Amino acid sequence: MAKQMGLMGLGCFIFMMVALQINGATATTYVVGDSLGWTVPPNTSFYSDWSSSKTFHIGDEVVFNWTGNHNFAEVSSLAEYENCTNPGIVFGPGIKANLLQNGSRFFICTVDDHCEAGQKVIITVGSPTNTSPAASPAPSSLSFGVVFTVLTSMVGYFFA
Ligand SMILES: [Cu+2]
Repeated sequence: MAKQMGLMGLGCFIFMMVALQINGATATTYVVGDSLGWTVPPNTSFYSDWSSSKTFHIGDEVVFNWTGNHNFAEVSSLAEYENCTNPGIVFGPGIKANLLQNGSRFFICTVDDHCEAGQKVIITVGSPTNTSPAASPAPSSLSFGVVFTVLTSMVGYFFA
């Protein structure tokens, strides 16, 4: 009996944790690059590795901390991000980006060739924003169609 209660309690706890996550009640502050901060990284994939190691939720915020000659700029598309387009508006250290909706946001440093050297990061909440003119949503719906067809044919196989 006690064991059952314990399991029920654990179940309730897990359910509550999941519910909290979905509601975004557990807002998290992330320091971009962790201890390295916002700088020219040791390799060009450093910040994409960093952001892909996190799961961002609505309500979270990302902080850009640095010393020395850097800045923070937000560009509006993946193309501008890839081209390191300077949007003309830059900010100083300690700036926070609040993640208020699903989608991708693109941040770069516009000093010298820092962006080209990898000082740029994409922060995505939920599904990535498809802002690349080269890509289209077709492949994902196509693969979904393939999976659906395979499942359907499997069901057909088992019931034949
Ligand atoms: Cu920089």
